[in-house]
Amino acid sequence: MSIQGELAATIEDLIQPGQGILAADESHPTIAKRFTAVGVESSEEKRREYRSLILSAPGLGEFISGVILFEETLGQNSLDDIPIPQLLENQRIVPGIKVDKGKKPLINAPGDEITFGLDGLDDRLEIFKNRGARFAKWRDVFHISDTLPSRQAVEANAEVLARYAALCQSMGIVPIVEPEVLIDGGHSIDRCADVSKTVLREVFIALARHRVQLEHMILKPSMVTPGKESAKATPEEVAEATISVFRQVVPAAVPGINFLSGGQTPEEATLNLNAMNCLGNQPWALSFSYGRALQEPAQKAWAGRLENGPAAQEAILKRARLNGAARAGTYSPEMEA
Ligand code: 5MM
Repeated sequence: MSIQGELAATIEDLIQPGQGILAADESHPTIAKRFTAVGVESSEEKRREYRSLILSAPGLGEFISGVILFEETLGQNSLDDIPIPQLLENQRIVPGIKVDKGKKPLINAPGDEITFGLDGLDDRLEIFKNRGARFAKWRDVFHISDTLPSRQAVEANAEVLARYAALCQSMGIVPIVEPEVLIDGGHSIDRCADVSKTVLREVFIALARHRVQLEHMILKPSMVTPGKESAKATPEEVAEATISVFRQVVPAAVPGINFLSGGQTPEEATLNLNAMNCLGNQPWALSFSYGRALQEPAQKAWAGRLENGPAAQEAILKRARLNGAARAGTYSPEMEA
């Protein structure tokens, strides 16, 4: 298949009605934090047990079209000794891979960060593709304060995100472009809207500069919300603020917007996505690419015990099903019961 054919086929497989993406790409420090919260010490074997359990939940493929894996998981076998990428393909789920190498302070820009990982990325992508990954993910983060993010951070992060996306496409790998405006802080929803607009505008300028084909990428942004130390907005307010910003700065050629949950509770993330899909037709498919909001209940149910596997599988399946409904705007809180 040609490169263009590969990209188109992967986009088609990923963007399906009633489906979204599961982000299971926590780096070692992040997964250790999640495991500690449920009383489990993180080790390679425990990570394999947990991820193998949730990824083999029967019926997951009905609601999940793709899974973003961490490098370690891409090379592991499931508890039944099936290579994880194969396990996913067996459920018609597209395997993906997180390729950024994390973030560090941006020099001469106090408080801002920059994402690393471009060096040697072409060689790594080739290896990941040979192991079965058909899409990739790179995450930039932007802090909000009265003065952050700086112009420097907005431009530098947009540039690396665009270079990553162009490289992925040249190798037949669909890039997920993730500019996360962090929820930390006491800012208002209007301030988040302003920062999100500035960041997204710059990201699309950089994508155009690097000739990224918008038809063959997925945007994974944060929703427009107040900071977590401010009073919460209603799902309708979040939906209206988010869609209003996105209609101004996200080109219609982008096929799908798969939101991250960014510290929202599982129920909030579902309600907010549902409210957006209740606002009528938009140029893009509006779906999810949640990490915490899909996995938190499953991690609690598992609590490090293999015998809790079926309960963990049921928990992730429930959140996947409810977010699948939110993808169509047909979720209601009564469905939680
Ligand atoms: C699952 O967490 C991902 C990896 O984060 P680290 O590299 O910091 O460990 C993260 O990129 C995630 O894919 C997105 O933030 C979405 O996850 P949430 O939990 O925000 O929905």
